[in-house]
Amino acid sequence: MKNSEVAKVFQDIADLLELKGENVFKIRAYQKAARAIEHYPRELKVMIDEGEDLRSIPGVGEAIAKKATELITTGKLGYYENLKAEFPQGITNLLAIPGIGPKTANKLSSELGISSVDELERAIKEGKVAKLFRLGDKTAENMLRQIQALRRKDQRIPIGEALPIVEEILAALHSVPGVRNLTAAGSLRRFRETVGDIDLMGTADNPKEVIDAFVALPQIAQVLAQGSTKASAIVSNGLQVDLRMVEHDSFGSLLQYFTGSKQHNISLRERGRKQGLKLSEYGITVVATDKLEKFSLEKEFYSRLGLQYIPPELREAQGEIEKAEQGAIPKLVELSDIKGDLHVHTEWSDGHDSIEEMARAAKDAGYQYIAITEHSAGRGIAHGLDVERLRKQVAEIKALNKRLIEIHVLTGVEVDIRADGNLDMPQEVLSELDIVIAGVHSAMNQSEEKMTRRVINAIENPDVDMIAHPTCRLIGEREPIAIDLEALFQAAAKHRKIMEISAMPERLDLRDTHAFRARESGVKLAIGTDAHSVAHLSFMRFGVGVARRAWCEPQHILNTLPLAELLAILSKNAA
Ligand code: DGT
Ligand code: CA
Ligand code: CA
Repeated sequence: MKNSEVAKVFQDIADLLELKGENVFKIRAYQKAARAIEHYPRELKVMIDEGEDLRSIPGVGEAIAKKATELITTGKLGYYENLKAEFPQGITNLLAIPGIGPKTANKLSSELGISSVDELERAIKEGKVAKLFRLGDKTAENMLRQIQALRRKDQRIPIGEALPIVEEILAALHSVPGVRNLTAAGSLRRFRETVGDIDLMGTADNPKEVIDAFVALPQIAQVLAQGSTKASAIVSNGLQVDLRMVEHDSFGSLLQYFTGSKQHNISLRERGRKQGLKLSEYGITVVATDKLEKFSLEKEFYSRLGLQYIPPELREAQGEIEKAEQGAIPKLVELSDIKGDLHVHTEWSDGHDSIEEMARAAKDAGYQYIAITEHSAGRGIAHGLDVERLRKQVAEIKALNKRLIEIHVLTGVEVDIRADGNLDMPQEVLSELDIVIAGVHSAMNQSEEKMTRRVINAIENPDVDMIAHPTCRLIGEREPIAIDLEALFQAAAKHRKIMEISAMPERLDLRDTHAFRARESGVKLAIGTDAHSVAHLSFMRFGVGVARRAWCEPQHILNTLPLAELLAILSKNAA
């Protein structure tokens, strides 16, 4: 049982005691313990296993230590179960809504039989709640807003949707006079595939002007709170954005703190403790002298702890601190290392722009090459190319390459892997192409065994160079297919086939953790955008973010190679 789960039980107990009208000191004691346990840098379970006394945790006395031990060792707490039995089921769900206290919760429960947030929402909309409390519509409406805010908290937004909005906001605020630093922290800076909320940080000569400018931006739909150095607001798609203006001389430590992850910070604090240092968002306090050291740069903060700088994408408590200690943080791949895009569609299939338009845009992006990879004409795929049209396209690309300078267009295809593992194009045409990408586009509900066999069949096919979007997931929309990725990676390593990191923001497939495993298994990766228009070529950065979170260096990513080396590898694969 994790600390957060233990903390939740103690918070529930505090809520139930409050409902019961118990003594406030007792209630406070449980609240305090819940907070202390939630933020405690060590897992209580480990402490118990190692025979340590839980009373060493500030805010945890004998009674709570005993309850925590019972809860962690047996998975249940008798006291909590008995307390819960005294109240209607689900009442703590109502107390979790800001603004709903014990009295209100009790009344909602006993008179309207409400036991969940969903039921409350329905009752508000039906006008029952306003009637019950003889409230004006406004109070009930406010309750509804709090419910929506609570829901937003569990609702994560894909980075592809969040990043462009944040960049617009940052660009607008950069033009406020006196702004010195301004950046996103939190999960967005770490490039997680989805974000819960946005944490912006900055320093400025006049912070209040930046706050005023922020809340007045056209992107802001609703201001939740506004002070002289802080503001919280909702942007039009429901995303919450918090802006904090801080002191210049502690910007580094604050940025570090609010970048997280929480788990990374906990591990860092633990390490600091052993060095006699106390870490906080304001800096590092030397415990012996009680002196606070401030940091305007993150790099110096890490350096003070004896650590190499850790890029935000690696701050997930996955061994990065140990690596930084050894000076072994790799030089991660960057967008500027990318020399071309290997997965692009045009108006020949379901794309919007011509081959030449895509090629010119790729050249403008600084690339050396681009591969045109239309769908094959298989079942269920709109506007796929048959053999005849594909050959026509190849001829056109060859003619185009004679005209175009500084960019080379590779011929290719994204061929469907049929349900039986065969490819949806005859061998003789595949062998004429520079690159063959194979992918699953239909019959996605096969058993794991069948699906794994199907894709390995494609990997073993000598004409195939790369597997597209290996899990077929669509973030928030379609679950990944059942497939044994470890087996896939083994086969790919053996046959020297490439696994794609699809940079398309709704795919990001392979995802970070899978790309990490593929790299560890010795599989070469390539980042492709699956662009269906010129604008989509800019998705590349999302794929680079995934690759960085997978600890990839340029050598792990095929499309960091210059054209000649890339072609040499692709023809070797075909041989
Ligand atoms: P999100 O918003 O759910 O996508 O994830 P984050 O990582 O952006 O988390 P958020 O917005 O709750 O907090 C931003 C950062 O602030 C987080 O990554 C680390 C820091 N932080 C927040 N709460 C705590 C905490 O209780 N303890 C520690 N050590 N750090 C925290
Ligand atoms: Ca956040
Ligand atoms: Ca936040």
